[in-house]
Amino acid sequence: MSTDALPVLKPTDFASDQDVRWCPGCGDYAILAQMKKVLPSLGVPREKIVFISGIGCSSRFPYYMNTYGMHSIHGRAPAVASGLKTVRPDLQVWVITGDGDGLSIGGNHLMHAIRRNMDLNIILFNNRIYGLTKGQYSPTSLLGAKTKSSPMGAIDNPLNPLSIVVGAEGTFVARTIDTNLKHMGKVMERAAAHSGTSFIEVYQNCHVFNDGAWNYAKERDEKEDNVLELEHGKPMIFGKNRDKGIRLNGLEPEVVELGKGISEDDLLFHDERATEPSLAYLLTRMRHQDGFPEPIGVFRAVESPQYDDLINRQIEQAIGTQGPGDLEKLFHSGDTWTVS
Ligand SMILES: Cc1ncc(C[n+]2csc(CCOP(=O)(O)OP(=O)(O)O)c2C)c(N)n1
Ligand code: SF4
Repeated sequence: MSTDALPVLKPTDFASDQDVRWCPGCGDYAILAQMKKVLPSLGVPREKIVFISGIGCSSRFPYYMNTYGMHSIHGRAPAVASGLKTVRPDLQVWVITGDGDGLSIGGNHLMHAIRRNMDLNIILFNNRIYGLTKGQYSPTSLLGAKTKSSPMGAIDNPLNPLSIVVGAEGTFVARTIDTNLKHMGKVMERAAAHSGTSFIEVYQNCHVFNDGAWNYAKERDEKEDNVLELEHGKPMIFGKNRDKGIRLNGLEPEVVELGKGISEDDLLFHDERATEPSLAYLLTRMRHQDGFPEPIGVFRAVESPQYDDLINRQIEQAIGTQGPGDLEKLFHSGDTWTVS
């Protein structure tokens, strides 16, 4: 057995030799920088890490990482990643996608990857626009959004990525913001440590085609009133003066003011480990309207069987009972036809 210790890696060890081609000031830079900062602490060798993306500005990510990677097919990164993780369970596989790549053309693939709960880490860069193709509205663009492809205002009801993920039984569901670096790093670490599919939505600014989409969650004088930082086991308190909270009224959440007969004990307490996904779903439904804050942090973190484990166990079992397979024999087994 080798007693050689693994070399201690630095963030710069994860930087590739490629020039970064994002617009100066794009939120993608912060996500890239944070990823390079987090990876050394995970202790996984670079040659065991793979980034797989679809198509979009966000999907250029694998070029900039000094790991294995693949800039794959539009919307199909979850399928490529699923294949890889099945045959190489020893690899740490990250999927990088955007709101267009992951929720338009790739919506179907994303949903099935999540329900299978393979050990993948998916990051969706949500800028509420198609950046690469220069500003068409995306599935997360707001109603009324005026873009190149919706000059009179979008009339499609926007999708809520995390509601879809919880609906597909996602076992690790989280949200963070491109300007909140410390928070983003912690969420990435938690996602990497999770066994099963982890899904992170990052509020990412495309300052060229949709500037300021998330300002309400970022600006110094607004964010505390508009963002609720989730902490497991803690009451849901927010606001500049930490004097507002979320209480359940029947099945409906409501914003209440602390004091005036309402104490912390009356509030909803966060339980990311609840096996029943209703609480997580309710949190994903909170939007920046009617005085509600939008939650960030880990919405849900539960254990569930993983497809990659189960399929490899089935393969071992089949080999155990029937011996190793023969592809040639399989192709020529059963009914065959001669086309003349
Ligand atoms: C099959 C196919 N359809 C459409 C396109 C055009 N296209 C390229 S990227 C993209 C959307 C990217 O949006 P998003 O995933 O939000 O990424 P961003 O550029 O905003 O990071 C589209 C529609 C394509 N390249 N291939
Ligand atoms: S177009 Fe938008 S998302 Fe794409 S690199 Fe530029 S700022 Fe970033």
